[in-house]
Amino acid sequence: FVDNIHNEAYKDLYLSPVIDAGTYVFLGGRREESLDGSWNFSVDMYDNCLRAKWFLEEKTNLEGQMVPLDYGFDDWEQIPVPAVWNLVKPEYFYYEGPAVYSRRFLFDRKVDGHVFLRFGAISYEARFFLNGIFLGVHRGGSTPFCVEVTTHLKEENRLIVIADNTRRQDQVPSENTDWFLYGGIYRSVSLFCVPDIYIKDMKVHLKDWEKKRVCVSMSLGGTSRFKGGEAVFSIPELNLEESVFVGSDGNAEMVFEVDSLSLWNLDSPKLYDVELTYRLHGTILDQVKDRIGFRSLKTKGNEILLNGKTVFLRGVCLHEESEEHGKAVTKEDIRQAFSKAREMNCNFIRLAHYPHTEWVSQLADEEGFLLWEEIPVYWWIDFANEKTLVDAKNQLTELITRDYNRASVIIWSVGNENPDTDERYHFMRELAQTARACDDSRLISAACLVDAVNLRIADRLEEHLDVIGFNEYYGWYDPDYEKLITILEESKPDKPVVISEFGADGYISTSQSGNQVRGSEEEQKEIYEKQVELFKKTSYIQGTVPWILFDYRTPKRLGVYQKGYNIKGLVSADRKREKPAFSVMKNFYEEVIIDEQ
Ligand code: GCB
Repeated sequence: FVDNIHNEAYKDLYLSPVIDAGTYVFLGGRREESLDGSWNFSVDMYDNCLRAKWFLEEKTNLEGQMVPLDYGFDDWEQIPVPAVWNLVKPEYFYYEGPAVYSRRFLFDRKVDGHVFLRFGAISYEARFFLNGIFLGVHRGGSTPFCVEVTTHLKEENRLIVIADNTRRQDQVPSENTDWFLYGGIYRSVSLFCVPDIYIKDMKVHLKDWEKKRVCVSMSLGGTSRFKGGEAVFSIPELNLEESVFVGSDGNAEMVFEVDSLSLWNLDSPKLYDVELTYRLHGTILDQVKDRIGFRSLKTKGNEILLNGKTVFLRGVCLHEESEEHGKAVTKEDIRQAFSKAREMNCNFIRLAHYPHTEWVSQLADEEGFLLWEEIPVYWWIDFANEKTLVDAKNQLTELITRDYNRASVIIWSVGNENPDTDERYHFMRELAQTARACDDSRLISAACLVDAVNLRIADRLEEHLDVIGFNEYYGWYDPDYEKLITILEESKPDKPVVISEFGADGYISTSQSGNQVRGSEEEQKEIYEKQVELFKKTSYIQGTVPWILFDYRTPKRLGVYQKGYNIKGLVSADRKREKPAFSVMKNFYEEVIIDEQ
């Protein structure tokens, strides 16, 4: 057999349809059928599945006859979904590239409406085939998406997913990151059904905390056969029911005051079960549910106001990673991270540097943490490339669509430490505008770099941000504290500033010699002490977010002490050992709490 598919353009066959935020239709209250479990798996370095159309499960020989394939998906090894392949077998640890997942499932029900597949996230580019049909391609490694399968479903089905985590310059993030870009289907997969005309989107927020004015907007999908009807929003616990007619475009919005509403706060994170029903002539056609907290957010001068009161963000940065599960963290991993952050007296977590699983914001809603969520517009990005901008905007929109109703999320961040060029400015400005257009009820930020020449907090992007994030590593990458003193004294920001990163290596020495190495945990502690002293003197700083809670894997850090880990954690990678700097932050935050009382 001659492999005649040397054609470089084979991938062009699989460029559309694009699966993006526009096709995301998942909401709470839908009954999901899980497709998690064992899937057949093979790495596919040469992209054979696409070149030779393996997904057709048959092939044509040189005489034009159909012949069976010389392998079977079902004979491949099985690996778990969700999981990162890197931790399944030692030989996959550094594998980057395409890999094929396959599984069979039965679907023997009659459905009047639509059926969708939902993927929590796949790293990075993913292509889908159901029963030999190409369904589309999704880009972006950390956000959820839906794929409609209604017309392609049979009683017995084969689903094939090609997941490709190749790093590329024009992606978001691009080739160079200081974290491990794991591969695989590492969040859950499910099937869910919706009626013919269905609720596609529900956004709820508190418009005004004093008047307790709530705003609900919704839109319908499947509207080609739209016949009118009304949207009914209810909070059973408050005996509240508000309704409005749906417009001919399938959209509806209502604003109403709820005197009896208890606000969501850090010390009492009150959540309500809410329901949105779509009704026509008294018949319920669709219903979705959620659990929502109501709170308002604003800035005033240098301050951040939560329900009208100033809040200082006692933060810490967190990567989505655990030693055992990599990026496919479990609810238990998240609970453990929260309890460490709580122990350090934090009220705020920066979810670096990409969207984490939705379990984080759900748990933060329940536990009363504030969150900074961001997209991986990290360091150097192909800022001049229109395709890259489309990708970044889509990841941002998918994230906001997923988490709009989470009270804990207070900041959308559009990037981290990007070099100040005109292309970067235009790119990031567009992202800030996109975030605002999707959600004007939250604050927009970015982790900016300091103007190291003029020693000022100054970034052209600031005018498009509500909160200025400022990463600095004085004492570590630049040992000269004097510079930080000058920067903090000379800057006159008219917005709240959050020190969105600072820190130093904290190597846990096992030697008894007593020699302090550069980057020891003792040196880390001293750096933290000096940093904290300066923060205390600077009134416009409204939050501090040390880098980072736990040591974590990164192929970038190959030093003799780092050994494949970023060791700036306040706690070791196995989460068992607190370094001395942990107490510095804990004590500082305790003082902040006492001052606030
Ligand atoms: C930074 C980056 C973060 C790195 C950190 C470091 O400024 O934002 O992703 O991991 O520094 O350790 O250098």
